[in-house]
Amino acid sequence: MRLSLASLANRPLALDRSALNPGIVHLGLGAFARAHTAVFTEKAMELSGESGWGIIGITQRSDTVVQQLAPQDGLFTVAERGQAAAPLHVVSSVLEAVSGRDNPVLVVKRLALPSVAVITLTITEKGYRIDPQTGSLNFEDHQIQSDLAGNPPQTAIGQIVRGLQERCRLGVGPVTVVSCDNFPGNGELTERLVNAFAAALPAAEASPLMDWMDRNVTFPNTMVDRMVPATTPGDIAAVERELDLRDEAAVVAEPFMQWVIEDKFAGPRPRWEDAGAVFSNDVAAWEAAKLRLLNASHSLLAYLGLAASKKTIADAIAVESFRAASERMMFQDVLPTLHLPERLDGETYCKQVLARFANPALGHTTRKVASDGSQKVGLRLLTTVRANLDAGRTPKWAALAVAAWMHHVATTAAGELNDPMAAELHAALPTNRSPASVVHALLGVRNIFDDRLATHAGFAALLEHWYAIIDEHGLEGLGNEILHG
Ligand code: CS2
Repeated sequence: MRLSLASLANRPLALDRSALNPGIVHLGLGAFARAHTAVFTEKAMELSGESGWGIIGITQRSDTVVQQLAPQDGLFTVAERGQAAAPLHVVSSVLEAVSGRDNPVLVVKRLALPSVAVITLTITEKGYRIDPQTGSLNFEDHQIQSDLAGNPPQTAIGQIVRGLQERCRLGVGPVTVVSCDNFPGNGELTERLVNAFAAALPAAEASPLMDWMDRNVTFPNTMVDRMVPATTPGDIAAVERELDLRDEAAVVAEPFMQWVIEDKFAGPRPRWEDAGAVFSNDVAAWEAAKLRLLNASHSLLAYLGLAASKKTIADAIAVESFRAASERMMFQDVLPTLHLPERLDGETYCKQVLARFANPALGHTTRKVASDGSQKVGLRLLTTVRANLDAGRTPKWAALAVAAWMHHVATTAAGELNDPMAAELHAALPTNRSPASVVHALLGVRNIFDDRLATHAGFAALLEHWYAIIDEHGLEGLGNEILHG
């Protein structure tokens, strides 16, 4: 039998569903949002007694999650995996799931509901449609062009702006747009993209809207953290055995979760602090630390792991030399060039991150973390490369990570490479696959490497060195070079 309000009948939920009202529209209702944002929001409502923060979740590219959640009245299970894992928990904060692809008009309507005061986003890096050259909105993107032309919006930025326009037209109250994706300054970035879209509308639409936005919309920065692998059929079966109900929308997650939010809200907000979120004015430093320490070493382990046929991040970090490479990247390349937030102890943080990676129960695949590398390498690794070059240091370990990514790109068939730039990356690859030619070809991809990095002889030499070892010396040779080279 399928999980639903009726089938759960006599088992208690954290929230009284009949009393809940929608207060949040969430764009990008993937596994991460269900295991993070929806959990924080449920707990905040449970502990504060507020009932006005029910979530309307919007899916982006497919309607799979809608098909999973709609027959379940929005209910889904979080199965924590690892030491100190909590028992299975059915989350009750999602009231409705809407397919953004199939129902764009309904999305705009929901965004303009008077009870909605917060729009949260987990749409991943590629969902923002950034022009890598300008850092602003990519006006070459066909869906952005279509959204701007007034068709029912398909992109998240288009949906937000059309929703804000509708709120402005109806005279509905202020709203806060909360990006929860892994970008430094994710709020400022979202604001820039939303403003760029609005400014590109015909003048008669743009000026009243921008005027209204100035007074009614804010974009706080945030840092989100929880490792959430893709749910497998085995996970669904395990949940079914324990719950005695089939949950097609179940998510698996590590016990750890964190949310740091800038307190810059245009209107009311949930009491997320009751659920353990931290409100801070130093979010940029938190986000930089998380991206350059955690996410960067996650990527390093994913690409090294794939080169050594390791299926999960836990398998990869079990290789002594791979663990050493992650540690050395964090301690030698990142920490000396990073401004840490006041309340964060760098060494403790790194140790905790390594322990989280080693969680054997999580099953976080190297393939998943390796996906969309073109969108991640710049934010996670090249920041550290540049900071080291600026300080006259050698970014030895960050270069290993970039070389391992290059190796992954060059040794994965174009059709298999899970990356929005797969075609462009493969078009750039030379027929001669020697380390030097692959490194130089990929360094020439200007949407990833700027002029300085592309022409920096020392950086290219480091990349070639590591690439050759990964490509030619096998796991043992690589291990030796990492540990003793
Ligand atoms: C991972 C992140 O897939 C990835 O790129 O590095 O999703 C990571 O698990 C989260 O950011 C952890 O908070």
